[in-house]
Amino acid sequence: MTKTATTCAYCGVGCGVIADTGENAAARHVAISGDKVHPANHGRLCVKGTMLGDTVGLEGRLTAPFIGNRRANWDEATRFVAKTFADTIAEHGPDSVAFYVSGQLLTEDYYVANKLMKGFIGSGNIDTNSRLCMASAVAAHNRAFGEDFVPVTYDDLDEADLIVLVGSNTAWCHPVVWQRIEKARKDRGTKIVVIDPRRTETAAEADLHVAIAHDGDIPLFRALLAEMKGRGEVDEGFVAQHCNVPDGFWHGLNGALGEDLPEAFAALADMVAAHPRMVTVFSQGANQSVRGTDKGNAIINLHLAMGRIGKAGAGPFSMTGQPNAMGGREVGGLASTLTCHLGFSEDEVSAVAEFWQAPATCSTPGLKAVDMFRAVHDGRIKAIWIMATNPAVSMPDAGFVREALEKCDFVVVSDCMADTDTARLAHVRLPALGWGEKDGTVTNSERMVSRQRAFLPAAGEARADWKIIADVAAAMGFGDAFGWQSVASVFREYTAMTLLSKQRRLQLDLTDKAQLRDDEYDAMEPFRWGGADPLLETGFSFPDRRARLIDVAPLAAVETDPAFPLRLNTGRYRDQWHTMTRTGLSARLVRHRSEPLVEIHPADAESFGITDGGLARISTPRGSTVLRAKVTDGQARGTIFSPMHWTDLLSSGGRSNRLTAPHVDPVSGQPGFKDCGAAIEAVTPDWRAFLVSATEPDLPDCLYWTKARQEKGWLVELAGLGEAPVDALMPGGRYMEAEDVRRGMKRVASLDDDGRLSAALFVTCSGDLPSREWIAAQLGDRDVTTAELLAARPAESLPDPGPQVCVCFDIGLNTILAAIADQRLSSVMAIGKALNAGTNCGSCRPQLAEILRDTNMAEAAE
Ligand SMILES: Nc1nc2c(c(=O)[nH]1)N[C@H]1C(S)=C(S)[C@@H](COP(=O)(O)OP(=O)(O)OC[C@H]3O[C@@H](n4cnc5c(=O)[nH]c(N)nc54)[C@H](O)[C@@H]3O)O[C@H]1N2
Ligand SMILES: Nc1nc2c(c(=O)[nH]1)N[C@H]1C(S)=C(S)[C@@H](COP(=O)(O)OP(=O)(O)OC[C@H]3O[C@@H](n4cnc5c(=O)[nH]c(N)nc54)[C@H](O)[C@@H]3O)O[C@H]1N2
Ligand code: SF4
Ligand SMILES: [Mo]
Repeated sequence: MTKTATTCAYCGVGCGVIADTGENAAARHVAISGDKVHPANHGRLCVKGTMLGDTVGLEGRLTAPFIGNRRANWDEATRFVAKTFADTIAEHGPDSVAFYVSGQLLTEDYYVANKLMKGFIGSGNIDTNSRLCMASAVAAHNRAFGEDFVPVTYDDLDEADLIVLVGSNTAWCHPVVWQRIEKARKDRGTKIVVIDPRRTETAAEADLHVAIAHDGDIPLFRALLAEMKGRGEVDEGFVAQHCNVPDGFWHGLNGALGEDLPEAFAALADMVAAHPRMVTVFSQGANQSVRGTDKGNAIINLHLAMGRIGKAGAGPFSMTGQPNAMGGREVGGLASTLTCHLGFSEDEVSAVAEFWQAPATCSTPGLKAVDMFRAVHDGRIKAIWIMATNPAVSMPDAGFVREALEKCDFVVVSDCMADTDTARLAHVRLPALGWGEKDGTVTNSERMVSRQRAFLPAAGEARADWKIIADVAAAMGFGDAFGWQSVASVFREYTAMTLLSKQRRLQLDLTDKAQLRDDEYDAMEPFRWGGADPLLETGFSFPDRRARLIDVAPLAAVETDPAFPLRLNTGRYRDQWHTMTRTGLSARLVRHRSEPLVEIHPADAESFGITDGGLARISTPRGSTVLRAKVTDGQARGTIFSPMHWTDLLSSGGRSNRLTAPHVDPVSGQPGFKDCGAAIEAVTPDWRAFLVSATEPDLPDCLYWTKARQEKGWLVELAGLGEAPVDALMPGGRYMEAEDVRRGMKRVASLDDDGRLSAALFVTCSGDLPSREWIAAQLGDRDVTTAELLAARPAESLPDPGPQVCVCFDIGLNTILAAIADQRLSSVMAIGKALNAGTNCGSCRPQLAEILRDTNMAEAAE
């Protein structure tokens, strides 16, 4: 058996993957395909999933425990961590320690971490990066339903007539869900609305794009509800039977839109009124706001009031980001829940203490992520263990978080990679199994629990996260409660514990899995807890079984500081995952966007003197950085956007969380990553350059650099002030040089002892730089002439395929444009037939559609 059915390492769609290692798993050459029988994706995969095989090598892995820079053995590292935590607790109490964990842990890992902190250490101080991601949706569910329950499944998307996407760039971030939505549109004419300040590729494909201002969701959904009430579209019977309505609720909704969107609003209202089968999908544009919880409730209010919930094709759908955000929410990884959807009432705490046989069980919530790092900074928390997350990059105002970790007495990091921005601040690094090595379960956006299975040997001495934590717990003296011999036994204990939620008439109930044998667990098929649409059968989770409409206050005016006149928005690129520790390893994934860009509207660009491809300095009250500008009318006036992905390992200043503010939603504690005041100014470097290098180069300090992996080495983009540091950038070896002093152009190539190209540097003060692709592909090649090297193109020139569009078949923009013109192609399908582009994973299909639209426009203009 060389094929293993598992689930994708990345997003919360939770696609089933077939990994084929061939006969020799140790060689780690893995062929990846979609699992045709997995209910989440029916065989589809996006480009990140398709390229998973590129990321399972051993390069960069942490393969042994380290104490400082000294390699340690497991026994020593485990005892050291246990003793330091125990001593800290003995001296300063249980709240002087904390765990900061992640939606990329498996459910079993999460369960063990939560049990140790909340049950045995006796502190609520375990929080997760889901605080940055899902906390507002969780709070909105709790307020409306009495439980963190997602009342929608993917099947509802297949059966909806109207899908409204709120603050979700679905085509990039949940691409397989997007493909299902596209299919529903094709099969049944489903209408798609996108509510997003930016015209994303998702918005460009929609029937209606409502380009609201930041946080305009609140006035929009209030107005929509008032409008539906006015039109008599509210389902009064449903409300009377199933909902509690606060006094004055309808009166308070004055219906004022507070937006300059009358046309889009009228169109939206007509669509909503006409389509009872309506799903509203929301993600970070809703959650990552200082009004995130209210946004969730404004959406849920509309569904409850119109009776569009608990029925086929209808409901409010918070889509999860990470592969196991949902599993973490179940077991209680958030500081604000105890475990198994239970809170901190006396009854709940004593039931948990009894189940765990843990008299120390904490009775109050712990600190939420932003407050947790504040407590680290001011010394209240003295020891912190960070697992499967990179907060030195991903927390808002990450400079403060770095300072906190630098000051902290004891920082433990469990990661599969040796070098991350956070690992650099650790006293102890513990090697965790990575995707393909680890074994357990994950829960996706639609409550589908799937097995993630191992098919590769461990990297060096790496261990499962649950095992690492359980061993530390045992070394702290809690061996009896942490003595599992297998991951299946952890799963049995967790599922048995959901008896506590079941007894309290919550939806979370996995007790029928508590008796599985090990072999049954291994073979377990995906299943969904809570059934398909249980709400109308069992009622909501409050004791009176009724849902709650929630008063959502209107939007207060934002105070703007004239020194920071623009609004900075941050988010994701299609082919990168978070802090790039894994997707950054794939040369193929790097090509879609190889640098972090700041996107700006043409009118703003003009008024600030910023040019497309030029550099710009962005400043906020928290920090400043230099990025390359992309001028696009997809960006609204007065706003700029930059990606969250780049780290200090990969760029001089790409980290967007140097800039963001740590302001949070008052209910959920989730940071408002999508909006802070910012200033921008053009920066003119004295020189610009690029370097291709067979080995990873060390870079001198300069104004701007970014590194991107290539098939045969690295590509570095650089710019600076003063003299270009040519010597510092070039490795030793034999040189070839050419210089054009008048234009300040210098080209240097370096060859190794065998005459192979090891690096080439192209510097200019005023001219253009040649294209990078050809020269980067010659690294390690010896049959290249001096003239070719210095010109960065082959003597006999081939047509330039242009920037890559289709990653799977490596097809460039120029090739596509030529085929459209020559063969008169007029649909994405026709492009696929002619060139194969877009026919494998489909991630580039929205881009192909945009290219077609652009060419039609060009034709019309002729
Ligand atoms: N390619 C890729 N896919 C991913 C991830 C990844 O790193 N890369 N990460 C995964 C994770 S953990 C998550 S949480 C999801 C996130 O998935 P998404 O939420 O789709 O991604 P984002 O790009 O963070 O934000 C979505 C959109 O919110 C918009 N927005 C900003 N402010 C507002 C506002 O006030 N109102 C509205 N309505 N919209 C606004 C932004 O312009 C942006 O286009 O993606 C998951 N999938
Ligand atoms: N400005 C801005 N910031 C944001 C966001 C935004 O939209 N804008 N989005 C926020 C959101 S929604 C999220 S979810 C976060 C994500 O932010 P992070 O969680 O910090 O990002 P990742 O790069 O996914 O970090 C995961 C780390 O765990 C490691 N890892 C992977 N698998 C395992 C494993 O099995 N075990 C262990 N121990 N380690 C493992 C990886 O190598 C990596 O170092 O970022 C948040 N930050
Ligand atoms: S949509 Fe893509 S990234 Fe998300 S689970 Fe599926 S294959 Fe993985
Ligand atoms: Mo997320």
